[in-house]
Amino acid sequence: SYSTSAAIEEPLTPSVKVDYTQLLINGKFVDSASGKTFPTLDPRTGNVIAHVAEGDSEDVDRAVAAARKAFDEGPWPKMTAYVTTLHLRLKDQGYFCALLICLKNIMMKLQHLRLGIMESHMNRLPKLKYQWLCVFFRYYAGWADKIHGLTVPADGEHHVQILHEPFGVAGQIIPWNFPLLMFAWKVAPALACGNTIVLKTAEQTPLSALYAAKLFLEAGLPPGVLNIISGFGPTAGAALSSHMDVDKLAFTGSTDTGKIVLQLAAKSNLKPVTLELGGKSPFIVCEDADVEKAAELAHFALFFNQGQCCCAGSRTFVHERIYDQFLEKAKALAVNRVVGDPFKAGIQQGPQIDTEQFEKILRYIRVGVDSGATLETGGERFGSTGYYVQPTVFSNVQDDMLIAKEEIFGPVQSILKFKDLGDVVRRANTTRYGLAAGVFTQNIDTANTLTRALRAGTVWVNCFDVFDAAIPFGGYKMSGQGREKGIYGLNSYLQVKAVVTPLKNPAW
Ligand code: TXE
Repeated sequence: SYSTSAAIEEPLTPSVKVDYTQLLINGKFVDSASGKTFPTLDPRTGNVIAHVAEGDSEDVDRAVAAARKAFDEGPWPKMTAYVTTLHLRLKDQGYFCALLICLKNIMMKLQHLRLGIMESHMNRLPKLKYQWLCVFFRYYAGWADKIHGLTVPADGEHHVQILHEPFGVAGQIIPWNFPLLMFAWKVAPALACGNTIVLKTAEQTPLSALYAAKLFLEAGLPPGVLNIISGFGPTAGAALSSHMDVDKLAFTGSTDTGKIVLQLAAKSNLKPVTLELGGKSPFIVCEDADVEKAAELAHFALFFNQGQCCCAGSRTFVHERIYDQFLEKAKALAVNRVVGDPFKAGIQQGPQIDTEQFEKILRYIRVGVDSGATLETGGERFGSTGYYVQPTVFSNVQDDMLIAKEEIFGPVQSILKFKDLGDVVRRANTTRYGLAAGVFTQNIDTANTLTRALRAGTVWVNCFDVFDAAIPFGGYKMSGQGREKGIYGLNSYLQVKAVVTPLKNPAW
C-alpha cells in the first residue's frame, strides 16, 4: 500500500501573486499581437493559475527585431567585459558586471519566487533549485571577462588574430521539466558571450522565466537584450526556429521536436543549432555492488523530479547474482515513496506536469504489463485529483519491450537482468539515445571498462545526477548535438573570426 499520509485532495495553496503574464519584448511587458491568451494550470489540481499572453509569429518578429537592434546598435555586445568596481553604473561596466548584479538581485528575490516552486512542482528541493540558478549565473559571469581569442603563427609575413565574437541573436526554446534551470542553462552563457536573446518558454510553464527576466531588467539589463515569448511549439517555437534573423538556436526537448527544429533551421538561414534531447539511460549495478546503496541510487536516478528528467536512469540493469535481493529493495523504496502535494513537508513525489504526460505514462504502464513485464508495485493513478502517478516498478523487463526502448518520462522503473560486462555493454548501448549512464561498482577495473565502453555524454560512477555549471552536458547519438554548461557551452555561443594583416605595409 502507498503512503497516503499527505492528502492531495486539498492542496496547500501558497500565497502566490502572479505578477507577469504578458510577453517581454524590448524591455516591456506587452500583450500578444493577436490579443490571445492561454491558461497555465496547477498540476496538483488541474485548476487555472493564470492566463498568459499567447505569442505567435508576429510577436516573435517583434522580439527578434528588438534583440537585433540591441545587438547591432548596442549597447550589449559593445560593452566591455572588464570591470574595475562593482559600484559603477551598469553602462560603465559591461555585461560581466550586469550578470553579477543580476545574480545578487536574483539571490535576494528568489526567496520570494514561489512561482518557481509551483511551476516546477518540484517538491522537496526548491531551495536547491534556486541555488542551481544562481550558481549558473555566477559561473558564466566569471567567464565574461575571460573570453579571448588567439594569435596564430601562420606561414608567411602575416599577423593572424583569431577573434571570438558573439553570434548575434540567439533563439532559445526550453521545456517544462526544470523551467528555471533550463532558463539559466540557456540565458547565462549566451549573455556572457555578448549575444542577445529571444527565449520561448514551454507552454506548460511560462511564469517563472518572466519573473526572473524582470529581475534582470531591474538590475539594469538594457531593453531588447533578453526577450521572453510564451506560446506553443508549432506556432511561436516554429517561428523562432525558422526566423531569418536569428543567428543561433538552442533547443531542449524531445528528439522528435528536435528533428523538426533542426529542419526549420536548415530550411531557413542554416543557423547553427544545439540540441539537448531525450534519453533512455542505463544504470548498471555490478556484481560487487553494495545492494542497498545501489538500490537507493538507482531509485533516485529514476524517480527524481517525478521521473521527468532527460537523463533519468530508466533502464536499471542488475547483475543476475544480486538481482533478487536488489528487486526486493527497489520495490520497498517505491512502495514507501511519499507522494502528495509538493508544498507539504516530507513529500518526495509531486504530480506530473500535465494531463498529456500523465496519460502517456499510464499508457506505457499498460504496454509494459501487456508485453509481459512483471508489475512489482504501482501502475495506477495516485489519488483522484491532479496528475499524480504511483511510483511503479517493473521487473523481468526485456530489451525489446517498448518500456525498455522509449522515454516514459515518469515514475516508472524498469529492471533488467544481465550476466556479464560484455553482455551489459552491448545491451546498454543498443539504443538510439546516448545522453547519460550510471555505473555502480567497487571495482576500479570494471568502472574503467564501462566508462570507456558506454556511448553516452555523461557517465556517473557511484553517483547520479551530479550537475555542476563547469561540467559539460549533452548527448551522443539521438540525444542531441553539442554541449551545454562549462566552457563547451560557452563555445556554442561564440563565432570565430580570423583576421589576417600583413606584417609590413604591402606595396600598393
Ligand atoms: O516536448 P517538446 P513535450 C520528452 C519527454 C516527453 C516528450 C514530450 O519524453 O514526454 O518529450 O514532451 C517546443 N517547433 N521531453 O511535448 O514538444 C515546446 O513548445 C519549435 C524530454 O513537452 O519537445 C516546448 O517549448 N518548438 C525533454 C519545447 O519545444 C516546438 C524535456 C519542448 O517540447 C515545436 C521535455 C515546434 N514544432 C520533454 N513543438 C528533455 N530533453 O529534457 C514543440 N516545441
